Amino acid sequence: MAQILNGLTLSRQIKAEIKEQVALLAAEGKKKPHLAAVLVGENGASKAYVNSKVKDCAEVGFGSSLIKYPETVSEEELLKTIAALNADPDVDGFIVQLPLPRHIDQEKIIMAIDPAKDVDGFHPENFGKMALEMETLLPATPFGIMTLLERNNIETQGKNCVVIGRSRIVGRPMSILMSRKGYPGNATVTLTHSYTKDIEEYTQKADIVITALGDPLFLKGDMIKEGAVIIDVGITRVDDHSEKGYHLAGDVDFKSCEEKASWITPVPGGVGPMTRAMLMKNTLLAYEMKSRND
Ligand code: L34
Repeated sequence: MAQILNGLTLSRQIKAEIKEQVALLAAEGKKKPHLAAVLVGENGASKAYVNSKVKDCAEVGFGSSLIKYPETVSEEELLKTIAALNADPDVDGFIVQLPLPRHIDQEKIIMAIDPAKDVDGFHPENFGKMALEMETLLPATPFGIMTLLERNNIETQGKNCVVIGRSRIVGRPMSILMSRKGYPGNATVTLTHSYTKDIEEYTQKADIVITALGDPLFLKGDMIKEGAVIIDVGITRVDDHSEKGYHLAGDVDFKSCEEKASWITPVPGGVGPMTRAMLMKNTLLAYEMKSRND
């Protein structure tokens, strides 16, 4: 039976650590770190995630602002907002919640963000630094997974790590981080995706499987090896007849995998809360990097 990799508990601990650091800043008479979030449209999941990020800010003692636009906002308007956030000395970091409506060029938006305030770690400058093992802001979800592995002392060196999904916010950066030098890292990484043939050939040999594809219950117990570490990044809202009208489903068939795995993340309560904790951490890091340069 697997041990649970509890992201909710660890995220609370990390937020408490951040809160202490913010209290120290306040005691020194310094301004508090400030995170801004830009939310476009009415996507229920996006609204929920951004609202909880704003709540996290209050919890750790950060200032925050939430800038909301309707689905119909123009790219030009959004670029103007980003320019203003880049220029605002009170804003230490900001995010533009994804996905964006189709009439907006996501790449243009990300490119417009000042890399020093890019607390999502999505700008190519930060992505490049990550790949080159330079100090930078790491994308929050992969950073959260690295922290979960680290704080639970899970061995990664020399292990076979299979990442499923090559998105620019999770799968691709995750594959790079696990192959970097140091701990957690030094793994032999295989990045699999929709064109991979016979994916179970890879997952059955993996010591660590990280699923980020958004396909509920994709990974079954017979696809993994005894003792594997299973990290489930998938979080899909599946419609049902409950009061909420949906339930959350990961990419992992928890029941069949939990019997074989050594460690497994739950959904909810696994990677999701860690993503949010790491956003707080990145905001503090952006704040500190700025004060070092002032
Ligand atoms: N720009 N866009 C930008 N940055 C991000 O880092 C994100 N992401 C993803 C979507 N778009 C983004 C998030 O924040 C996904 N994501 C995210 C954040 C938090 C949670 C899940 C995904 C989370 O808190 N999950 C909880 C359950 C939440 C619920 O009940 O719906 C969990 O326990 O998994």
